[in-house]
Amino acid sequence: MQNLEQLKDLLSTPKRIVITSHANPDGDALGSSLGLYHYLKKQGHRITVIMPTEMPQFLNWMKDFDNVLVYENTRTFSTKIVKDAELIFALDYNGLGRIESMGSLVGDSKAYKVMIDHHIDPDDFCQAVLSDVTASSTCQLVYEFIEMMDDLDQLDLDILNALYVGILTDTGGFRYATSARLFRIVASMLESGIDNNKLTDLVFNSYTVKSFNLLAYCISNCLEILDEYNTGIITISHADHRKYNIQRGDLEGVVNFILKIRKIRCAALITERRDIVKLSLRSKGDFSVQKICSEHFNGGGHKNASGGASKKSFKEVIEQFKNVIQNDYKEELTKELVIEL
Ligand SMILES: [Mn+2]
Repeated sequence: MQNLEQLKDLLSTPKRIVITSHANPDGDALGSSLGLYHYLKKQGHRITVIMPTEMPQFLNWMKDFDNVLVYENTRTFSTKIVKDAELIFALDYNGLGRIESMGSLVGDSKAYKVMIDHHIDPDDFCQAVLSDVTASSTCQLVYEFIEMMDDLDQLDLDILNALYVGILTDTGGFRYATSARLFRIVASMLESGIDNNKLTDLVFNSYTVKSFNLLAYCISNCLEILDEYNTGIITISHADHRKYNIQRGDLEGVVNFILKIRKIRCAALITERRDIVKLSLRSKGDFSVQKICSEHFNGGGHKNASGGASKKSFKEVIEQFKNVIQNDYKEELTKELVIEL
């Protein structure tokens, strides 16, 4: 980690600290933030966690979930806290654009900034940086950060439960982005007493009746398979959003279901919002949706999971996506699936 000694020095006395994570926070964003929150609180610091936008309600059982501030709902109060902070942690994001309207506030702050993240190409806005694309999750990196601080003995169930949530969600329940290094950490988390079965149940069996019905609707009415290209696309219009009262977060994870079809190598969820069209892409194996998002849709993320957005019309974006798939990636996507173990 870059500037670890400097950071250790700063954290050796109590500080006013703000922890931030990306807009539309997911399990890793929230898990890493609350895990770090519990750890730093134990060291005597004053911590506030601030998320740019609404919280993932399926995780409302997490300890101190209700103590997280949502910036878009608490602008004046949160702004004061950020301005007053001596340290700001940036977790699970690699650029100020990812925290939307909080970006300039954090960017202009004089606080010492620390990034802990696993997305590629981090922007240069932090003094201390732990950036590692080979990590499964930011939660894994927060665990490793605590190790670098020589504080593994400080780990308790509050910290570990929170970190385990992000490991579970970012690996899809240990289905991708795993490594021997991760499993060693998970083994020691189990030895420390976390209840992995209970946590897995809480994280993955979390549908509401509404969201379950919505998933059924998406699959039966909004899915198009480009058979020759081994690609599946779910498109949700603004009218769908209104008709089914779809809120931010309701479509979380829907795109992953397309990958359950064996032949599918690339999956897309394209949603029409008020003045923007969002894309959420997933892939299997070596096929990189990160490249598609960064080259065509002003976004990025990871090789197998990326997001993007466009100001073009809904129709145009769907056409553009299909054109990219059919023109630029024809060779990669149409070749026969070879199963080799
Ligand atoms: Mn993450």
